Amino acid sequence: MSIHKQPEKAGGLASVQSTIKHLMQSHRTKDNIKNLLRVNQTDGFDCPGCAWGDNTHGAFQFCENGAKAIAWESTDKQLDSSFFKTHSVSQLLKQSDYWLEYQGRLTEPMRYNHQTDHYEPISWQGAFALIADKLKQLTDPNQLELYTSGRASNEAAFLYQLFGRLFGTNNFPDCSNMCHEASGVALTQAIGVGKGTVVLDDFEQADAIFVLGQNPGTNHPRMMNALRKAAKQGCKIVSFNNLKEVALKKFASPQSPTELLTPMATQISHLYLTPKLGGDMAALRGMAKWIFEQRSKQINRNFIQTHTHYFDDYQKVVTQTSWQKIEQQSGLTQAEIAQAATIFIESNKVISCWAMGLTQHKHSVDTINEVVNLHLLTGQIGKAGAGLCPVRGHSNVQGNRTVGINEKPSAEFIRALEKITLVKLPTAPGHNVYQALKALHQKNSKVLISLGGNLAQAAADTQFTHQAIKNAELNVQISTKLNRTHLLVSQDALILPCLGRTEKDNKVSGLQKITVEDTFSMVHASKGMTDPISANCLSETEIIAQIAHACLEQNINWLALKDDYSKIRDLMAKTLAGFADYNQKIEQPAGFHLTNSAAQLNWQTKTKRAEFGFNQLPEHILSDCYSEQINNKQVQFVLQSLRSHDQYNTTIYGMDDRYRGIQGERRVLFINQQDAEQLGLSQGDKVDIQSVCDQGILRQAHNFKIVYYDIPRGNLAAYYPETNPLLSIESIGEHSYTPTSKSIPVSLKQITDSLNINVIS
Ligand SMILES: Nc1nc2c(c(=O)[nH]1)N[C@H]1C(S)=C(S)[C@@H](COP(=O)(O)OP(=O)(O)OC[C@H]3O[C@@H](n4cnc5c(=O)[nH]c(N)nc54)[C@H](O)[C@@H]3O)O[C@H]1N2
Ligand SMILES: Nc1nc2c(c(=O)[nH]1)N[C@H]1C(S)=C(S)[C@@H](COP(=O)(O)OP(=O)(O)OC[C@H]3O[C@@H](n4cnc5c(=O)[nH]c(N)nc54)[C@H](O)[C@@H]3O)O[C@H]1N2
Ligand SMILES: [Mo]
Repeated sequence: MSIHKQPEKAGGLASVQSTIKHLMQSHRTKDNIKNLLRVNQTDGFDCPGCAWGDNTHGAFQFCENGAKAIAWESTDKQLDSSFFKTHSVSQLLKQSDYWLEYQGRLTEPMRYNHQTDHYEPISWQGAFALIADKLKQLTDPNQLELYTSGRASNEAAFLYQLFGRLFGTNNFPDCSNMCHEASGVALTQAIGVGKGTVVLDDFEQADAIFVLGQNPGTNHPRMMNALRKAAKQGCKIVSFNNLKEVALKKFASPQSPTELLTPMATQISHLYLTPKLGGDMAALRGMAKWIFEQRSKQINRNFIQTHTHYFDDYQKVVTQTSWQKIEQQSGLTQAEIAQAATIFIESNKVISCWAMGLTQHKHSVDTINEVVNLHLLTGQIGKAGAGLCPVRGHSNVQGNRTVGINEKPSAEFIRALEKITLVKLPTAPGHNVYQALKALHQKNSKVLISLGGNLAQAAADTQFTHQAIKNAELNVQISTKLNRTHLLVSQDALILPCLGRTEKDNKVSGLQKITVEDTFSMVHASKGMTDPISANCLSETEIIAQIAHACLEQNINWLALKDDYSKIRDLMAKTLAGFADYNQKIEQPAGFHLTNSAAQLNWQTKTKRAEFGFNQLPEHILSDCYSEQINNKQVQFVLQSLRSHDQYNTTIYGMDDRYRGIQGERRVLFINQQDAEQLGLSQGDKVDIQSVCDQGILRQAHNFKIVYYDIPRGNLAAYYPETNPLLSIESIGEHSYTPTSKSIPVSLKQITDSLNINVIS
């Protein structure tokens, strides 16, 4: 019997009601209604919600979670020095992530005083001088770690990497390392470019759209409009998801009066398959095997011959993979896989989309390679209505990479930067998130600067990560809201409050715009509309320019750049491929498209052809750091950590997950009823989750409530960041270094009253 009720459909009136609630809670309802009307409009600002693109050319698009992101940023609650005077850091550490961010917008630069354990006010110039002083003391520039979260603008990110490289390091760990890194690695290897090959218009032409390991109803709600429209036109949507996500079953557009006001909704998925966690590579391999066995005549031999390499090796490995292994690892039957393969081979134009369900596993690079393989086998790339679509997360994470946030810069990019700086820049690879945390933990790195984000709660292995951040001799956080990363301090730390995307950025040269790139490689301008929360907040771009000005011998006029962002764009035009005439191009209403070589059948790979991958299925889907436990059969369940409907990564907006029928709580564990019963667990019982021990460390997350769910046996799901303590720092994807957040080996321990102690957040 179920104690929670899932809705029949996603979207609809409930979505409008939820939006109104969040707008009211911002205490700036009027401003935010105005904000909503300007989001993604010409002369408006880019939605900080997600990286999905827009082609509505001026029409208003309603998006519940975009509205939540805006309302959360644009609140009238302020957090200034009086707050920090009242609360010591040790006291703040006891509060939940939700409480910390809920206190409001940061409005004053603050410095940590380790003697009093309080943050105290500091002037902006004092803060910049402090950073300069500390950086001068470093004995090696690689003792500096420069983290970026993907909300920063192209201008801020470009200056940030320029500053770092002039200082002498390529240490640019960024949120991508925990997110779509595997997509970049796999696509670069296979098709010569690490980005998706489709644009939004392609969705209107596709005959089939595969949505793999992605929950767009919550995380990319504007994508639902594209899927709904496609479904209505007869496009076959095939979902591969470990869970039955309601939006992928039925979606009611809040923009359609009938679907808004009646129980009507559009059926989204034509076929919905629920593979086991990490089972997608096997399922995709199975589709190829079925095509080779049953429909070999429909394989696109012409495309293969003209455009690809390694076909024979691929065919061999597909043939050698047994159906038994495919069924066992995917958890799907041959008949189910055949249904998906039939749709793939019978459609003239196919798009495949994917997100974290594919990228956060040990063998994610190989899995994404397997998606590409199917597209190469059938020539489903480089034509209208077909191609590959890794759906990015943060609204400008793709732009950040394009403008140089990359720990492994290309020689060509470094040469271009050297032309404008006239300085020799470092070429040796720097640190990604995994390497940065290890270096901080070992005290080899000494300073952490973060351009946004919340590394403490975003990264795996909470205990290890917290210690690593705490080890920094100086922890500098450029942020809008208070979070746990600000509180992991020992010696010195700074909180530098910045403007958000929604706010006006006024400089001596006038109101500034910034630029961003969406998941379809469309680059466009964004201009804030509301008055800044405080005159004492600076833009991210200015903060970075001022840090660089204070720290570096001058051969770049940083202060001129901070006063007029078009001058930064001029530098970008000189150094980045496809950015010529940047200032002019962003004046076009919808911006401009950065061309994608693979979409033009131009393969920038080693062989100058699109390359089939020919990897074996993994022996086991779990990271090799658990091999001993796997051999000893200690793995009871595989857990995925995912997002609720009321959160934005580590930012918790509320305690509900409406589409999964959860209200007022986050410490829930989704489990198959038969698995629960076999363990003697009933709905509502409490358990501790233990990950299998690696490196002699027992990792636990306490006090989760059992919720029966439609989930494959042996698999579990619970929210992140609460589950991050369970994931070993060593459990990372092959070639991607991404934490395997969707495959954590765990066992459960029922809590009886006497054991119900030690609840940590
Ligand atoms: N409102 C909101 N919007 C967001 C975010 C947010 O937190 N809140 N975060 C942003 C960011 S940075 C990102 S990266 C994206 C994330 O967007 P998503 O990738 O959609 O996010 P997750 O919640 O991690 O969901 C993963 C989905 O994959 C499924 N899944 C997990 N493992 C597997 C598997 O092995 N196989 C298959 N087939 N399915 C699997 C899960 O059931 C779930 O539906 O969203 C962005 N947009
Ligand atoms: N277990 C598990 N872990 C995961 C994931 C998972 O699925 N499971 N997902 C991973 C993914 S996909 C990602 S992308 C990472 C996310 O990692 P991050 O990007 O580091 O985390 P966020 O939660 O997005 O960062 C929130 C903070 O950013 C700041 N902020 C918000 N807006 C702005 C702004 O405009 N400017 C500045 N300067 N600061 C701002 C606020 O202070 C806020 O507290 O987490 C990863 N971690
Ligand atoms: Mo992400």
